[in-house]
Amino acid sequence: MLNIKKILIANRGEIALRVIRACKDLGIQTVAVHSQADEDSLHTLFADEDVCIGPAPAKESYLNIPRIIAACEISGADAIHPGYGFLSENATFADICENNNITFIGPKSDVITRMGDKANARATMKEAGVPIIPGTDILKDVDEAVKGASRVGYPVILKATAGGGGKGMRICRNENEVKTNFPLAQNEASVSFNNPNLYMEKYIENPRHIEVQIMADNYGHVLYLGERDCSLQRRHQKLLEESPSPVVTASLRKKMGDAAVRGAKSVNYAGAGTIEFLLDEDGSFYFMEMNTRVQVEHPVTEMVTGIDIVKMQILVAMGEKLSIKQHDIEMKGHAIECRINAEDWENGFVPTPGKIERLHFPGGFGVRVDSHIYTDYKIPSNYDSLIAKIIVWGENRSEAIQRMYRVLDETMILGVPTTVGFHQKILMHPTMKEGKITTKFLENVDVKDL
Ligand code: MV4
Repeated sequence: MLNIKKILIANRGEIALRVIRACKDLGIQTVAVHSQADEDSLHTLFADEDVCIGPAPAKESYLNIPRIIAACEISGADAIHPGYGFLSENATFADICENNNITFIGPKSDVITRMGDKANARATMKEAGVPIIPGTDILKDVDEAVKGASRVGYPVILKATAGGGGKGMRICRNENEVKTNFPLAQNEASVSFNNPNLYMEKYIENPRHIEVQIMADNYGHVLYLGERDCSLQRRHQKLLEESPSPVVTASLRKKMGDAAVRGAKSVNYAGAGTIEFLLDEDGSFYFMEMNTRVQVEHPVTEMVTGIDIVKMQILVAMGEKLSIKQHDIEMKGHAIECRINAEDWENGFVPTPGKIERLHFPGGFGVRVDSHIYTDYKIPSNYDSLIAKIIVWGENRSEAIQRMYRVLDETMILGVPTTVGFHQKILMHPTMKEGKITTKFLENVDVKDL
């Protein structure tokens, strides 16, 4: 058994705090790394030690591998927790950690590489017996794309193999659109990802985004911790997540959970991971992507299962066996998370960095707030606009919705516009109340009319 005594958190904001809290609960020492813009950030202040790793731009700080490794060596940390974003899915970083005798809290770098290439991930999941969307492997040229589309049937979607998260995707509804979109998508992929390779899938018109949380130890045990419904998104940014999904039945949950576990086992997965599925209107589900890290929305799963996912990530990284079995995992009640962003939702969701002039966070039964902001805190413009996650638990979905509405009413964030008002509108919307939100919902409405 590996004894991890000190963990360096290679991240910032709320997730850095989340990890620091889990370390403190386990009696593990913490090292924060921070940019010059984050000298007064809570993660810097809450950690036992802190190291400045460079100027504000992420490339020169939170994405700078040599500086993070140096900070680890100076502080004598045994392990690195990468959080989400930044270096969390960088296989080179995971490799460098292991080569320097630093435990990377996540899966092995070959798994990160395999899942980072989306055509490769598809092939791997197909091999493991996980349902995938009818489609093609990497397309050599536009002729192959046209042939692929006539086999798969229109509409189709072109995706960049190095993409993910929606970047560089193009929907094609006929042969002409394939011919015009193929070179455009290829070019977009080269510019954005330095890799022009494209593959194709049948386009599913009105899906839900349902993802399964999994947790695996280093001895081949894999658990699924139920699903999250993340269908409310804008431009591929999730805004609200809930667990369980209002449309997933116990039998569908088991089918999706078993598929996710099969996929994870087939790559000898270790640690926390998420398998994203598209759920079609007819109830079929298909593998979309795997995220090899902890996710922003992990707290909704923690609220309904009572399992501390970050603590479990650390224990598994120390070489512990999973202490629970699948039948021990019960989902109880309903949890919803609203992502509070420093954005002007009434004006195209433009980011609104600036100073928090006054702050009051909500409380009460079944309420959790994960946030790094405080009165007089200055939100830097260099990073993402997430300033708080408000999570509520209720005995059932309608109680959770009503509680969230109350909790958002108690919330007072002055100084910068935030998305609190947007969430209140969403929670009142009949489509939300009926549990009928799909990934198309925000494409079809003007937020001013909510
Ligand atoms: C799709 C799809 C429909 N059909 N693939 C968007 C993010 C990226 N991971 C894949 N995405 C999609 N892939 C097929 N074959 C629709 C989307 C999609 C989407 C998916 C999840 C959540 C929100 C979305 C918004 C638009 C498109």
